[in-house]
Amino acid sequence: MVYIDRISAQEVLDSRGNPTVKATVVLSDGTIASAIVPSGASTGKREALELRDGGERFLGKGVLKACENVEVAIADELVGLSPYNQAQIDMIMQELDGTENYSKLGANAVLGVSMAVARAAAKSLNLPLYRYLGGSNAMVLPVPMLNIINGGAHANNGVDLQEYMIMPTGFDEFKEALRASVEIYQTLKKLLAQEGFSTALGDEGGFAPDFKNNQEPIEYILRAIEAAGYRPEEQVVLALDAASSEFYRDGFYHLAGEGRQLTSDELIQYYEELVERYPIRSIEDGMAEDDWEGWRKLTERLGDRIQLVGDDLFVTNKAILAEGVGQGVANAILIKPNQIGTITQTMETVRFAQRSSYRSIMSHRSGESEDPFIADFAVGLNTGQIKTGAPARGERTAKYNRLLEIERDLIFGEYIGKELFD
Ligand code: 2PG
Ligand code: MG
Repeated sequence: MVYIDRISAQEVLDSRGNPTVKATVVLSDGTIASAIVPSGASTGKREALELRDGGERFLGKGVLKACENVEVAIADELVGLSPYNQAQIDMIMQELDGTENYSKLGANAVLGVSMAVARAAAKSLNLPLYRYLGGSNAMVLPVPMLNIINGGAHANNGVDLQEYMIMPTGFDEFKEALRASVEIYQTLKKLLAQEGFSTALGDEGGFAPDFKNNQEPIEYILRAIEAAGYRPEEQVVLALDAASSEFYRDGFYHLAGEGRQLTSDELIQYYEELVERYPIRSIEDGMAEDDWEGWRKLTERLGDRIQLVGDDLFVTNKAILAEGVGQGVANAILIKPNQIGTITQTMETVRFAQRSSYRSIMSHRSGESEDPFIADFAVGLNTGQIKTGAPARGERTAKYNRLLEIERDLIFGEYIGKELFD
């Protein structure tokens, strides 16, 4: 019987240059596997806790305590157990922590181990990770949401909405969809440079020029799609992540870049106009995590026309999603494993979303690493969509490159872009 022989953790760096946890699991058959935990900037209030050391090292952001929790408390419980029972491993860590949000051990400690155990198990069985996670039903290559203009908390510009994304829906293969996206991205770069804008990149690899309002990025993206030889709407649609919790204060939405403050109703009206004017098919965190009344209205107004994604709103938490389903709030959920803490809990949330006819979108964090785990996870769970930044910067391309590999390996893989928003 193969068992977990050793578990260790090391402090490494994420894509923003902040420390994060890299966990390593060694099995009794000699298999070694590691995983690196990502980290968000625009975090939801109800996310699982990311344990940071405080003090002076790394300006307080060190993760040595989380690493110690892996090597002592967690390793003590898991060494000797089978790596093939992910649910048991994750449940033991959940019980050992004993809090709702992993505030004792740190979700960064727990998720690192959860991911590394899954990867070690897959490796020791000689299975690709997506196959181990999803079994023989893992078949769907996700439609990517590529964030090509960054604003909000991810960039230093006057754009209030956080992410302007393209979704290459009108293609038959993932690699063709990705190629089109890259051509659009590079064309956009040229266009911006020609008009004197900065082409410096934001945290997720998108451009972050100083636009004068929140619509200008959309206009530029549409021009880039056409200049690259593609048809907006038919082949490439748009998605936004407003991340509106970041600019919601005292009951108002403060669009600082435009010098306006809007009520929930006015913001909904604003989105409605955008959706009428542009080929936008998905809006994430359109309303703030505390504005459930606004969310209900937004869903009523736009829910049968476009995808409305809860990120800060649901924080990958099945119980909160259940409240949302009950109240008719949103129609899709963003899936970030580090918002909830373990692979098993992430899977539970995705299954519940699927049973409730809510779509799920596997997602990176703005602070990422070279670990492509979520690419395999998206295929394993057939989420059908993945959000993992621009097609630039190694921590983002690691995921796209892994999806290219998976597509090549999967004989019966399906890219479902054309049916996604039918
Ligand atoms: C988001 C994410 C990822 P962060 O808001 O969806 O794009 O950002 O990781 O900063 O929460
Ligand atoms: Mg978001």
